[in-house]
Amino acid sequence: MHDTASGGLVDVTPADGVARLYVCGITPYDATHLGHAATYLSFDTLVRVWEDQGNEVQYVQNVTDIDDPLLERAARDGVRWEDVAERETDLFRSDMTALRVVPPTWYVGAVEAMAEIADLVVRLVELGAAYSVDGDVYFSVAAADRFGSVAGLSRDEMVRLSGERGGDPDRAGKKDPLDCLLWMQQRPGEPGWDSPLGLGRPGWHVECCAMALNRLGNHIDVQGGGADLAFPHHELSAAEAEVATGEQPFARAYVHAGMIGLDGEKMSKSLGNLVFVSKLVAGGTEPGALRLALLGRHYRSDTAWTPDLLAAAETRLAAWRDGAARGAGPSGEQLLSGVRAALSEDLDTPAALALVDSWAATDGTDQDAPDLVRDVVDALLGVRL
Ligand code: 5CA
Ligand code: ZN
Repeated sequence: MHDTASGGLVDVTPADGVARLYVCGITPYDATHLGHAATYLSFDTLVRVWEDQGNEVQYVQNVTDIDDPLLERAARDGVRWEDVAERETDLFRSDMTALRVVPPTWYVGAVEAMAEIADLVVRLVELGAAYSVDGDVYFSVAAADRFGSVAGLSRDEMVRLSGERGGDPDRAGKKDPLDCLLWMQQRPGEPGWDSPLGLGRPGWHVECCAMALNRLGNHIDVQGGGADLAFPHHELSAAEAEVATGEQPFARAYVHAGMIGLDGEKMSKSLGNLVFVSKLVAGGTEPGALRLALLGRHYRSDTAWTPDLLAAAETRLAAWRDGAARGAGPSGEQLLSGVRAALSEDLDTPAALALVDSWAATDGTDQDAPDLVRDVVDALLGVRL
């Protein structure tokens, strides 16, 4: 897999037959859009490849079910933030089921993990890696000697991105603008949880850090998410993990999916330029075609979404179905090994799809091939022919 930290390919085959994967989950304040779907499909392909190789996959995905955007959405709509979180989490799960995304082993909400998150903050305080600003607890990046090694950005770039992506580089009293919140004291009108640090709620990065360490151990194979999470989120959760455990690296590979955009902008809840999975599916779009539309690009490439992608995927799916409905075709074993080889090289789904295209378009005499190809497409690409 391509690793953002080293900038090159890293072998993520687990030594002990157990692959450990953490993929950052949604912040459930709005419905699943195609950007989310694309990112989770990328890691779904990784899960399928690992399992095909005979590994057990231990996979944690979180839900950021308490955060500022949820409180803002709930206030705007005059509803409880808990109800927003529950409704959108349910919708996300049903979208993922429709898309045949293999569910994670653990699916954990920040709210249900409050105690373990607070424990990790306490550990970082005891290690001298944290300090207080007006009662709020901050992680000191100076405590992490490898801070900066995940995203590899300049300091200016880090300060800029931290301001854009949930950080508070300008807050007075911090030792370093890049230091991040570990625990925020309860604000008036906001929820808070009891903890040794006082009534409050955790910072974002330490949530994912605690959930990963407590279920997968001190070393994981892949930390995943969209490219917008490389900094500050994955940089800081890795820094916190390495300081807390005294071990490194937290992840063998930091894997980032490209962004799906619409009309020249990243598709995002805050920009409001969204295409929803649930709406497409309710409107009759076949989830298998949606999968092929998203798997037709390499997962790392930023992609502009257009309805043409879906139309092309529908045509492709029909051609594959015609191919699999024949009594015989070109060698199925050869197709299988080709698809395996393509996917093991940084999930090259465009190459894998092209192999199936050519299998379906070519005559052959292998009578076992149609069944085998149906299985290959089902197991590795998640599409039923
Ligand atoms: N809850 C945090 C992670 S702990 C979060 O980033 N939530 S999110 O709902 O904003 O995004 C969920 C996942 O979808 C993240 O991995 C994010 O990188 C990815 N994502 C968001 N927008 C896009 C997009 N336009 N294209 C591709 N992936 C996206
Ligand atoms: Zn996360």
